[in-house]
Amino acid sequence: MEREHVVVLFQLPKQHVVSIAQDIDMAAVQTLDWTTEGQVLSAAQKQFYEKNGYIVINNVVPQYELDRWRHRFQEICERKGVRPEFTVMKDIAIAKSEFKSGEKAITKLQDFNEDPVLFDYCKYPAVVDVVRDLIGTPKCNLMSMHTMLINKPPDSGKLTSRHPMHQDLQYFPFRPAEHICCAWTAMEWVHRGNGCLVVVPGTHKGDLLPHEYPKWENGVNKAYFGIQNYDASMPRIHVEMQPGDTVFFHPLLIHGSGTNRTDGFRKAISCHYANGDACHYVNVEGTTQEMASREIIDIAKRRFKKRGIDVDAIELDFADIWRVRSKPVNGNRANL
Ligand SMILES: O=C(O)CCC(=O)C(=O)O
Repeated sequence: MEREHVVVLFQLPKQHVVSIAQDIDMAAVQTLDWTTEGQVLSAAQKQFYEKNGYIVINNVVPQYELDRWRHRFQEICERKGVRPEFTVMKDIAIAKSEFKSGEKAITKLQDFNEDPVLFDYCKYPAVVDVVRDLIGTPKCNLMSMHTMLINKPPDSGKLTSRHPMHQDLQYFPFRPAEHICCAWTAMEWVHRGNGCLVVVPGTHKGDLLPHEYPKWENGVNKAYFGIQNYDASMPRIHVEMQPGDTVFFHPLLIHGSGTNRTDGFRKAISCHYANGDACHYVNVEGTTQEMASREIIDIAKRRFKKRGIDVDAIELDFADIWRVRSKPVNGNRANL
């Protein structure tokens, strides 16, 4: 029996996948203009992003919205309104501790595009306006590709709350990279003590580097890959932020986060956006992205199984998984 394709199952058209080596027709892709003012960003702010690969904007999201999303996350931790497509992740040290459930057990919630409360973050106008200034045009079809609410737990002493230095593009089978941007909003005061983000400015101008699981003594969380032979002497910045402040960053920017040495959780909500008019899926077989793609396919298979989908009866390829996970933010599903 011929296997059904996963996108057909989700009533999505099969997408066009190009080879990673074969250049996307850049003439058809609108080039980004760093010289003029955007809708909300000044030319100087856009140029800061272009040079450094990130920019922090203060007070993007008000406290009452953060409270709404925190409340929804806490409900999910109490197993209320858990949607089948959610990916709920636990810290490796906590999973082995007495905290088997509840907010203390969950380190990350992913794939909340279909959750009406949490998806409000991805649509939040003050966030979307900045993203459009960085990767698109005022009218472009923006896609929410990857969503996360990160609940970095107090470290158990095993240093597993760290996130190794990495580039997010390793996970993504779509390009061009400059039309992808992450928005990461602090849900509380984030500082060195509770493991704020750490970025290496300017590294978005380099290549996608090979990644691997770091050889940490007490293990490492699922799919937390770090850059192989990472050069820790590169000058880095600890991005300390107040609640509602948002850092926007390029998918090639090298970043990670430190240990949470406090007794509280360090929460942040984030969305990776892609300009759906400019980006296309690419085939990552035979590239350094293969390992990350295998892990993500694996996680997706387990999700589909939980939803009663017979994964042996369907074709599951990496780009299709992203097509199923992604959602238009404001307009149509163009290329993605
Ligand atoms: O929020 C953090 O600690 C880091 C998140 C991150 O870099 C990621 O999930 O790719």
